Amino acid sequence: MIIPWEDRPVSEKGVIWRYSANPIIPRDLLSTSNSIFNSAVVPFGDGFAGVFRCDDTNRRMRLHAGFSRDGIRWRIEEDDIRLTGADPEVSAWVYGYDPRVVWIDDRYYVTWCNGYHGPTIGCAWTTDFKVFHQLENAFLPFNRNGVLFPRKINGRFAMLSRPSDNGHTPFGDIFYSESPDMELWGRHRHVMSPAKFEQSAWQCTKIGAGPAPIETNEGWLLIFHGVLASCNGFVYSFGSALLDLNEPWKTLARSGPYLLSPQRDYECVGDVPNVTFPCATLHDPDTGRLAIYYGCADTVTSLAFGYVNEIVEFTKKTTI
Ligand code: BMA
Repeated sequence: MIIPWEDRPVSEKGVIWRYSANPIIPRDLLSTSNSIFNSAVVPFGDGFAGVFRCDDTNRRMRLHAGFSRDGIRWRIEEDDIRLTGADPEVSAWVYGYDPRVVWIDDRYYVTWCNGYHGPTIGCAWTTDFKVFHQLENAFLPFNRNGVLFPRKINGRFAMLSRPSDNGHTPFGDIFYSESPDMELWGRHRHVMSPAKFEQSAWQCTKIGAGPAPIETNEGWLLIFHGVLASCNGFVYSFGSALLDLNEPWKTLARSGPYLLSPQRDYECVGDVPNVTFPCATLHDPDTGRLAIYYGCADTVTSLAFGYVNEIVEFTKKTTI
């Protein structure tokens, strides 16, 4: 597997750097898409597959499957994903957004923010990105940013999530929950609250898990988004944390500075200005390379690159 990559530009001062050809997915890739962003990709076959947030020109929030040989040029299905197999009470589609995808044991699991009397965490699995088997919603409404760990922990599925309200939530802590079967979730533990304004303002209003955590020998590397409430609205940046490998509700380190914040035109201008929102990474353990997929201004999808060990060091060095 060769993940997307571009070497760090000589002039780059940051821990991570943007792909020079961002954004990689234009808003109108589909005949009916208003915007394609906050989307998840994974290795699949001899290339990559993904679940994409495509808001259509009715401005309905839909999920679409997509495929790519190189992780950069994507073919996204014109038809949205139709989920199968769930209790009709759960399967009635209202809306879905901000998907995450992980491979656990023998299949890909998809989690997303699912409309069910308000936002909650929808779950499904697939092996081929054609048929998606829907499971029960993980939690009661209202909840967002449900992110599975990429393996069972202490024998159970493990998920981060962010209880919310029914609107543009002005608060938000990250919690940990576990499940023996991907249906019944419990043993909820608090992970992280927003930071103090005077300590790290980009993450002082609310925070939420981003891509699936990455296992390192220093702990789970979690890339998470944080929100600053400015006089001009929310600003979404992202940073990093290290969680304990066996008890991931214990935070070992958490970056004070952000890794990336909205600064380029395509991050600052769009349907929702000033949003960088990561939902997936591709990791090459042999080289330590990491490709981060993030939504920009709720409009397009971009890539950033870094090295896992450098992000881990940065997290420890700048911890608050
Ligand atoms: C959050 C989610 C994200 C979105 C962000 C900024 O509440 O809806 O999908 O990127 O707001 O609008």
